[in-house]
Amino acid sequence: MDIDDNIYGPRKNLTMEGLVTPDERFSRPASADTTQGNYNAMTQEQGHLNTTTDRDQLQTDYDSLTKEKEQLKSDYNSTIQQNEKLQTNYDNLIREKDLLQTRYDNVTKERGQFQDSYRTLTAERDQLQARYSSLSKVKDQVQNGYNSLITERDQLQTSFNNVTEEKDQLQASYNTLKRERDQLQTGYNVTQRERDALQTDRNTLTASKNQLQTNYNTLQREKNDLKTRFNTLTTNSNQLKSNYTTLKRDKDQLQSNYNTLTTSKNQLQTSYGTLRSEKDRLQTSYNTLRGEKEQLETNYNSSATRGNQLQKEIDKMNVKIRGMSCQTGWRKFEISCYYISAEKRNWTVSRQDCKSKGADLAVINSKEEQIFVNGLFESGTNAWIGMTDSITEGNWTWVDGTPVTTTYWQPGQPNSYSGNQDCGEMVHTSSKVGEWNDDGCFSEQVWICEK
Ligand SMILES: [Ca+2]
Ligand SMILES: [Ca+2]
Ligand SMILES: [Ca+2]
Repeated sequence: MDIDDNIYGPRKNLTMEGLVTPDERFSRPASADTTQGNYNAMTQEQGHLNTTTDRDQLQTDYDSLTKEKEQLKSDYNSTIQQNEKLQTNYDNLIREKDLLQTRYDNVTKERGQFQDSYRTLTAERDQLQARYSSLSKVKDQVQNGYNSLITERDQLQTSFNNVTEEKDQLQASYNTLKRERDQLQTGYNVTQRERDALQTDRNTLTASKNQLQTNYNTLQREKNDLKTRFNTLTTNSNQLKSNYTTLKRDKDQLQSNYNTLTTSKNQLQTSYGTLRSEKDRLQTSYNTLRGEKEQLETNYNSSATRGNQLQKEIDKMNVKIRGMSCQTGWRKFEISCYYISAEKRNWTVSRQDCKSKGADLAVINSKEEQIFVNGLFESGTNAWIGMTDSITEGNWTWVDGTPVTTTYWQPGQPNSYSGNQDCGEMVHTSSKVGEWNDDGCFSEQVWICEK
């Protein structure tokens, strides 16, 4: 600690310099000198002023001065008293000064000690500061460690709870196991006795086992041998199995073929029997027919002669018929008359109508007749004519029983559309000779009769 030097100010003011001794103060009071001077001046002036006025004035001044002197004397006495008091105070101050000096010396000494202590304390403070910094770091590390420990403690608490729970379960299991162990112990004792008995049996069995081991080794070798042979046989078996599958398939096919052939054979056998009967019957018929043929040849020869005669008559008749005219509403072509209906009917009803008129649906016997019939009706019209394949599909015949040979089918016809077209119709064409189509017999349209 620093010490302020100003505290020594009062001591400097208390030195002896500037102070007056008590003798000087008593020998030369300032106000007494001034009074004496005034008195001398007034005495000198008294010689010059001899008037009464001046003397009264002087007496007055003198009285006044006397009072002032008394006053001064009084002041002087009080000053003396003050001086004595001051002397006393001064002495006291001197003593206090010595005391303060002593104390100052002590304080100075203490200050040195304090400064030493201060330096020591500063060094210690720096050391403490350094230790404080390092301790702060340590504290932070410890705090972090503490936080980690708190977390770990919480985890451990959770684990502890789990472990406690598992411990309780294990305790329960342990109790159960303990009871089971006691039961097993009892069983063990029984088993122990049985084991001893079995030990004896085991010794016996060991001897047997050794014998069996020998047999086993022998069998093992044989087994390996058999294994090799088995593998070979397995390969052969697989091959045979494959062959067997193929053969089985072939056999099934052959069996199927055989069954078919057997059925065919039986049918043929039956047919053969029938044919044989027919052959016999035909042979009889043949013989009969042979006789009839010979008879017919005889008849034919006579009939041929008769036929030639009839043909000549027919030709004469045709010439006669061509010259004849048809009834009203019918058209004539060569030896036939043709009727075309105004209304429309199906093929069967149309034919019945023709028959009711002593005619039948038209039969086309030549290209000329085809051209003639085509001219009987107008373009875009179809007309039933007398042909059908209703008896045998695709086998077209005329209503007079003769087969249809020369034809005038449209391209792509007859197609028996939807499998249900069995009646023939004429389709008019203006540029050609007319075409044919097969149509459903139920269809209603005009028809052409011929007689
Ligand atoms: Ca005809
Ligand atoms: Ca048909
Ligand atoms: Ca058709």
